[in-house]
Amino acid sequence: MSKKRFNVIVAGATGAVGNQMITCLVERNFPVKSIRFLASGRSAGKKLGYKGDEVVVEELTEHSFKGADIAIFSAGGSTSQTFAPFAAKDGCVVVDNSSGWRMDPEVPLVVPEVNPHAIAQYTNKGIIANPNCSTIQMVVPLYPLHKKYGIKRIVVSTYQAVSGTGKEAVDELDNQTRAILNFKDFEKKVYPHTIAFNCLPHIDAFMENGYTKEEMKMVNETRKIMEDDTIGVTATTVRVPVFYGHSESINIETKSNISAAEVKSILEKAPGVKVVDDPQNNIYPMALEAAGHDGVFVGRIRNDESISNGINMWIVADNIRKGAATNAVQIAEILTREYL
Ligand code: 25A
Ligand code: L14
Repeated sequence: MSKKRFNVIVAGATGAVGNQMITCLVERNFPVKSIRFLASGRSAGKKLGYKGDEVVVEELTEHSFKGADIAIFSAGGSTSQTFAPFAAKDGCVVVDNSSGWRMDPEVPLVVPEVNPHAIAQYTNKGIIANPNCSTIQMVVPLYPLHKKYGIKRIVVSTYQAVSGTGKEAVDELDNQTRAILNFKDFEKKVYPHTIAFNCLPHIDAFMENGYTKEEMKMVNETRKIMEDDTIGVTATTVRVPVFYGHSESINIETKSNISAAEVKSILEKAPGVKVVDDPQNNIYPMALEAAGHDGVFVGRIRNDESISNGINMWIVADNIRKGAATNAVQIAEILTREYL
């Protein structure tokens, strides 16, 4: 085993995902030599815990990266677009969680269970992109099925937790729920409508084609990660009043003959996947049970009886862990083990 250790930065450390990244680095025993936490100026001076120590948060600037080996970013798309190139220039490889670099053809977009080989392309720009949370949990179980049966088309509807939007959205659902149950007035700050006791068919901005950006991320990122532009993907992304854990209803149509029984046995052996599928005993994946875990949970696996080669399933994962922080730290682990 290599004893090499690395100078690590977490950028956006005070956010929902950044906090989880710190936890993941500790939980997974990442080979850290030194650690620094960066955020916007309004958080500079705050302290965050790390292995029993307190680490002072510094303001992220273009000079933050001298001497660092790896920076894991979750500070939003525009912050990453501005600052990741400064890190790369100083020889610090960026693993970026935002949407800022994902579709750049020179930047690898990686899910370790699917395309770990793509990490090698980090040398192009010094940046590796971490996919969107809804895309990650979809491709982990679909990739082994694509290899075996060839996926023609995916129809997905998501049921996404508020934590995907960040800390303020978690507070908003909490505050609105309390207010409504107590007949009090409340504010709408994060979402354009009440999220408590509601479902909003709207995640990220609307585009000219009538889809949201979140929906188009699922289309484009899936093809890039699976390295196959022929896969048809159509998505409807919905915000639901859940704190942690995204759920997805997924229908696939394959080129070759597929059956629910075979899918179950393939997924039982698939890396990163846990089959939770015993409906007779009310056992199926649920957000409340997936939250706090790193697995992608799959259940309700059944044949689509309306077409000859179709399967329906229900996929749940913790959007902050496997959907963001865990996946980014897994990428960083492969980078340190095989490339740095
Ligand atoms: O642009 P995107 O890619 O769509 O991403 C938008 C947001 O989604 C989250 C993340 O929010 C991001 O800002 N996100 C990103 N990738 C994600 C993923 N894969 C993802 N969510 C899920 N899955 P977040 O709240 O989780 O974290 C934001 C972090 O980024 C830091 N940050 C923001 N701007 C920065 C910056 N760091 C450096 N330079 C900048 N210019 C941010 O630090 C946080 O760590 P902060 O100091 O801005 O926030 C610390 C605390 O301040 C509170 N707060 C937030 N907004 C305000 C605020 N306080 C006052 N006024 C505000 N306007 C927060 O509660 C936060 O805890
Ligand atoms: O592209 O609001 O990584 O739930 C992930 C979650 C953007 C927003 C991304 C949300 C995002 C999002």
